[in-house]
Amino acid sequence: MRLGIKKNLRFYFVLHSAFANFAKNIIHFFTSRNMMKPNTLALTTLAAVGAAQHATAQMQGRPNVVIVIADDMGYGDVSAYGSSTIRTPNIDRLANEGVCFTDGHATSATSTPSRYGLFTGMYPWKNENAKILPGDAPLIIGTEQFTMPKMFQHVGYETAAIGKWHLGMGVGKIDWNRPISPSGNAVGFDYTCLIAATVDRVPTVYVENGRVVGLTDDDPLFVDYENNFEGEPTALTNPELVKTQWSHGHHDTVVNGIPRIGFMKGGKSAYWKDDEMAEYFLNRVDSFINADRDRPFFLYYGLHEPHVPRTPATQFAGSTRLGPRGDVLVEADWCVGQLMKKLEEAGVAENTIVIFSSDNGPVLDDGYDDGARATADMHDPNGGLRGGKYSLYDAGTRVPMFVYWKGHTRHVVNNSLVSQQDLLASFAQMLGQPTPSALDSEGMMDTFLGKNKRGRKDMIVEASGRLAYRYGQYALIPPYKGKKTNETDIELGNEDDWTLYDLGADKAQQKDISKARPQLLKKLKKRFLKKVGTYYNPDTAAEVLK
Ligand SMILES: [Ca+2]
Repeated sequence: MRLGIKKNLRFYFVLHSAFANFAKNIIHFFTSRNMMKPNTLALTTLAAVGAAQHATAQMQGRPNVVIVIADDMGYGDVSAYGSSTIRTPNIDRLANEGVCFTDGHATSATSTPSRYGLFTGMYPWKNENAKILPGDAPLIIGTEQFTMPKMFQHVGYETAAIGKWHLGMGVGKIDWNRPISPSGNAVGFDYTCLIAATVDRVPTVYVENGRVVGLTDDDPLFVDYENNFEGEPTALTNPELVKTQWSHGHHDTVVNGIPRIGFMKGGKSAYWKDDEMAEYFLNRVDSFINADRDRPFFLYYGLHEPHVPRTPATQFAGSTRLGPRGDVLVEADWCVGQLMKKLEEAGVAENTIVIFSSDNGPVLDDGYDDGARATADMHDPNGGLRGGKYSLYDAGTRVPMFVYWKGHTRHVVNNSLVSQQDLLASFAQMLGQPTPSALDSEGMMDTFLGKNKRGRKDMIVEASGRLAYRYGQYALIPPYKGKKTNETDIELGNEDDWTLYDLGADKAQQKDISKARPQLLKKLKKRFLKKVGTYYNPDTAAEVLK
C-alpha cells in the first residue's frame, strides 16, 4: 500500500515535472533578454504558444515567498502574544500587520519531523526515518518525492534553503571532503547553505550546495557518531577545554569551548564561529534576495536560535535579563528585522509573502547549563501552555505563526487550528498547481492570507515518535508507557489512560475531561485511531536524548 503511494507520487512527479520543465523553458524563451526573430516564432507550434501564454500569465503576479522557521522558539517567546518578559518588535510587526494565528502548529514537537512535514506536506510519522537525526544521517526526503520547494521550482521560482536543515544529507556514510549528494539541492532547492543538523551536533561546519565551506586539503574532516577518533579530546577526557558546561548528553567533541553531540576530527579551517552564525546566514539571505534574476523566489530561512548552545553575537550578549536564551531570542528577532529591511531595500517587500514560525515548542535546559533553567520564574516560554519540546501536550507543537504580505494582509487574529504542513497545498492553490492525492496537507491559502478564519477540523500531532490528536479546541492524548519527563524536565504526556482536554476553557491542560465527557472521548478516540491505524502503539517510547 505504502509502496503504491510512493509509485503514484513518482509517476505524478515525473509527469508533472515534464510539463513544468517544458513550461519553464518556454517562459525563459519568451522572457529572455534576447528578442526572438520573427521567423523563429513561425516555427513555434500553436501548442507551445498556448502553453507559454498560459505559463507566462501564471508567472505574473506570483509573489516571492519567504518562510522563516525558528528553532525551539515557544509560544511565549514572542511579545506578539502578550508576553511582557521578552521584546520581539520585528516579529511582532508581522503579527500586527499580518495574520496572527493563535493555534498554529508544527506537525511535530521536534525538529526533523517538523521540517519534514513542512516541506513534504506529509505527516512525518508515516516516514520511519523522520526522527531526531544525528549530523551524519542520510537525507530522509526522497529525491523523487513531491516537495514544496520543487513545486515552486517547477513553476519558475528560484529556490533557496539557508540556515538550519536537520533533514539529513547523502545516502550513508558521508565523506565530508567531497561533494555530498544528495544534499538539500536534490529536494528542490537551487541554492543551499546549511548546517547539517543542529548547532549542538557535529560537524560544526557550513555546507553550501553540498560542499563543506572552507575546508583545506591538508586537514580533512571526519565525523563519527559511534566512536571517537583515537587521541582526539572530548569534554569527558579534557574538561579543561569546556567553557560552556554540558548538563546532559553533550560531552563529545569540543568546538569553540562548547562540547557537542558526536565526534569530529580535522577540518578545523571550516569550523563555524557560533556567535557569528546569525550574521553569516543573513549575508547569504542578502545575496539570495539581491541576486540578479527575472524570476520570483522561494526562500526557506532556518534560524538557529534559540536552540542550544545559545551563543549570541556580541551586540546581543547581556541584552536581556534572561541570560543567553533571552539574548538569542532578541538576536532572532533582529534577524527577522534585517530580513524585512533587505526585502525593502531590494524593492520586493510588496511582492513577498513572509511567514514566520517555529519548528517546535520551547525547552530551557536542552543539554547545557547556560542559566536558562533559572529564568523559568521570570519568563514563560510556553505562553501558558503545558509541555514543551518533545511533549504531546500543546506546547510541543503550538508555536508562533504569522503571515505578512506588505500591502496585502491586514491585522487578523485567527484562533482556528492550522498546521505548517498545510502551507504546501495552500501555495499549490496560489500557484494553480495540482498536488498528489496522498498528501496530508490541506489547501487553505485564503486562511493564511487572512481572507477567512477557517482552519483545520483536526490533525495528528507527533512528539518523539508518539502521537496525539487535536480536534478543534480539544486535545486527545492516548496512553503511552514510559517516563513522565525526560532529561529536560519537560512533561512528555505519557499517561496510563486516554486523557482529553478542552483547550478553549483550559489552555494549560490542567483538567482531564475524559471521564466527564465519555461520548466526546469515544468519538475522538474513534477518529484518532482511524487516522493513525497501526502507527499508534502504546509501547512506543519517547526517543532517547543523546
Ligand atoms: Ca527544533
